[in-house]
Amino acid sequence: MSDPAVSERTVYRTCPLCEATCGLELTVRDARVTRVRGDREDVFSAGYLCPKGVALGELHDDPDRLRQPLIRTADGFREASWDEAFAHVEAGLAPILARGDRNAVALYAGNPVSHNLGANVYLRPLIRALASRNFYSASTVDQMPKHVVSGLLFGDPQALPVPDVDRCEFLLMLGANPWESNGSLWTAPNLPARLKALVKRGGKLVVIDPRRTRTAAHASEHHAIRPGSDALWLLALASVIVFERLAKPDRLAKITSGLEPLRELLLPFTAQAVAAHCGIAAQDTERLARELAASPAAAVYARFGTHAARFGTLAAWATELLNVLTGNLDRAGGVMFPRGAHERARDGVGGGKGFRIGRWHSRVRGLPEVMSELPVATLAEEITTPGQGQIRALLTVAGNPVLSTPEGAQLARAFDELEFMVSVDIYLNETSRHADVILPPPSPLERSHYDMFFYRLSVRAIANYSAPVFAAAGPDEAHILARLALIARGEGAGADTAIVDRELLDELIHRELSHPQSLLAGRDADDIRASLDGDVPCDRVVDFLLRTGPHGDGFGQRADGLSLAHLRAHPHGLDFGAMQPQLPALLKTPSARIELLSDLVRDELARIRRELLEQPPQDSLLLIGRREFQSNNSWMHNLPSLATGQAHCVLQMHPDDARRRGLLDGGAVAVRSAAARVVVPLQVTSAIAPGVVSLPHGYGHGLAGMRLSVAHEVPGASANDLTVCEVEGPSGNAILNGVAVSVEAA
Ligand SMILES: Nc1nc2c(c(=O)[nH]1)N[C@H]1C(S)=C(S)[C@@H](COP(=O)(O)OP(=O)(O)OC[C@H]3O[C@@H](n4cnc5c(=O)[nH]c(N)nc54)[C@H](O)[C@@H]3O)O[C@H]1N2
Ligand SMILES: Nc1nc2c(c(=O)[nH]1)N[C@H]1C(S)=C(S)[C@@H](COP(=O)(O)OP(=O)(O)OC[C@H]3O[C@@H](n4cnc5c(=O)[nH]c(N)nc54)[C@H](O)[C@@H]3O)O[C@H]1N2
Ligand code: SF4
Ligand SMILES: [Mo]
Repeated sequence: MSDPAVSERTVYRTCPLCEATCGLELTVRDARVTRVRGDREDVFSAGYLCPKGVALGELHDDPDRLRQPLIRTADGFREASWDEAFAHVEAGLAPILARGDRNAVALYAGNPVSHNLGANVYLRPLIRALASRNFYSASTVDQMPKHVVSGLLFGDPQALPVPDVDRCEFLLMLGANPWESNGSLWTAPNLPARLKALVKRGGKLVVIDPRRTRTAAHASEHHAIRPGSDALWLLALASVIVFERLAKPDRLAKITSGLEPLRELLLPFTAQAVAAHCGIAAQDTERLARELAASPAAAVYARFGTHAARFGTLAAWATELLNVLTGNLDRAGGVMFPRGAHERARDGVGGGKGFRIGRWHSRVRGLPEVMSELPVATLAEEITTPGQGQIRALLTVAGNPVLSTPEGAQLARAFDELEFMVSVDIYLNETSRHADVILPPPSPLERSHYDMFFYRLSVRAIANYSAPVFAAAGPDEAHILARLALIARGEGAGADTAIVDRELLDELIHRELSHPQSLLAGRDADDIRASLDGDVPCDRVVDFLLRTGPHGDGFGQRADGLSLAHLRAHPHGLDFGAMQPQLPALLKTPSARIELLSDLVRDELARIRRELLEQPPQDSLLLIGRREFQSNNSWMHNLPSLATGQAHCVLQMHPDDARRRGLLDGGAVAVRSAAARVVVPLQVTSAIAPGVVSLPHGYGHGLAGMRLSVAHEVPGASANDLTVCEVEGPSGNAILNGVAVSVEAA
């Protein structure tokens, strides 16, 4: 028997499960995690954690989590060796690619890609290798409107401002529930404490949400808004600010175009005119607009509930419009642009190529491309509609679109029409059960982690690196994606992935060396490559980015500068301070200004007048979603400590609506939309506004042929069987909130 004192160790790790990037302290005995606690010394999270972080060990040990590739046979899946699985992928894809239509092979990338260093870095080589216009991701069931607006206004769809919560005095929050989601496109661990502190120092938190969420319950003020009407309401705030002459864009005025025509454009959107559509009284709207304008440090933050809804792009635009009009964009305490320690310095005075959408369109519905993606709401019809460019094969990477995208049941049927499908996934679940081959990457504890994606959205510049806790038995995710890329390029299932690793690093080094103000000017690329630190290629990428970043050692130029080695010596992370102003250097618009108005925005303003403002207010029952603290989209319901069951997949309804329909709390109800009918238990609660019902997404684990023994016991129903494949507007984001439904006793 091993001596516990010898075999027990403590490791520190950044949790990769949500955007909050909490530091965890793991106690490990032999090959098991025996305890997970918040790391009290973590420079960012200071001990905070949630039940999902605690479940990381359980995820690692989950007997249903796949450890070996699976290949479909006539009688179900069988385990295969990695070489056999990749050979099978090549045999399936090669004949389809040989027909000469690159668009015949599609890719869907899901949310965990952005939480996973290997997948994050190696997705691009795979996308390039496929050279297909049929690229889809969870972004079009989530935040695409926000990217479109940053693209239009700042010329960079990735330049996403976040509330400077720790210095803010007035936070207007719409369609977000950080008390349970832990924040979104806004990295700040323990947001509940940060928001409580805001209120405690005399600040104000105003929440706009059809439900009285836990966040709303802690707010200074909460208003229930009619789903899908946020754009209209935000425009009304802007119109009050403009017509009462409260706008003070200050220093922003000099670098912003499009302020002048606003008076005319905002004229129809009075607080009075929008009141009946939004369900918010005109005097409240006017008062809040005045308070917002008067605050010395205010931020408007709108998230998921407003983006995955009608007029999501316009809501995202009106949000930034308010931040500009009040002078709060790029100002301490307002909304600011984070910059990660691995991001290159933004030098110069700005200006660039700008941003546009619609460089190509989807084949069936003609929806515009955005950021080289097509809307996932069009995926099913692109598979089932014959003709040149029809999708015949699909790769999914860390995605579960059957549960996470609209009309999921219809998408599942479409998958069965494919000639070939590959899923890179850790579970045999609702989506991967349709695959011919499933390739499972290692568990989160078997990989290194540096939160490349979310440190770019973080309220403080944090750098923290986690080494793998356990050695992986199989190839890591980067290696899997590299092999898929080589197959797609026709180099064969046996080609050496070092080719892709080398190309990636060479491209990074070349880009830095060719930069006019490069720190490394005159240096030799081979020397630099040879001096990189890291056990796996992704770690060397991180080392390179840290060393050429704003705090980096510049490969020997700054003695105590940042590097991967430096981070290894700081297991609780390093904090490089609060966000700093970034304008105008950040701007990549052709004019080097914030371009407030564009044809796209004018068209959307005209459309919302026509389709919403000038229509009679609708009173149909509208379905929205919700997130719960111990759940994570569709894929953590197989962990016993989190799966407290179907009890969570219940439909919330206001007592007045229930009474009118003769429905009782706890009874089974049938919810019917244009797409489907599902049966779920009812929860009658005054926490939801009349005329609105709410069902969480990510359930529906009752299908056959999966390996999810715990989730299968309490399956719930999928909210996305009810949602329809309609998009909000130019971003192509699906409308997942504000879906017309009827409810009756089942
Ligand atoms: N109605 C409704 N629909 C929604 C939402 C909503 O609020 N309401 N929310 C939307 C949002 S915001 C999002 S982001 C999407 C999410 O949409 P998706 O990303 O498609 O779905 P997830 O549920 O996150 O599923 C993630 C998948 O990745 C697998 N996985 C987990 N970790 C790893 C890993 O490290 N590597 C690999 N290869 N696989 C892994 C899981 O087993 C699972 O199959 O859903 C959207 N859909
Ligand atoms: N516990 C937990 N945490 C998560 C996740 C999870 O599944 N579970 N998922 C992660 C992911 S992928 C994301 S993108 C983030 C999302 O995190 P958030 O952006 O905070 O989104 P949600 O928690 O879904 O909260 C959205 C809110 O919008 C409200 N809402 C719905 N429709 C409307 C509307 O039309 N107008 C307004 N104003 N409000 C509306 C809903 O009632 C809900 O309270 O959470 C992340 N964190
Ligand atoms: S809040 Fe997010 S990052 Fe923190 S422990 Fe929970 S899942 Fe992990
Ligand atoms: Mo998301």
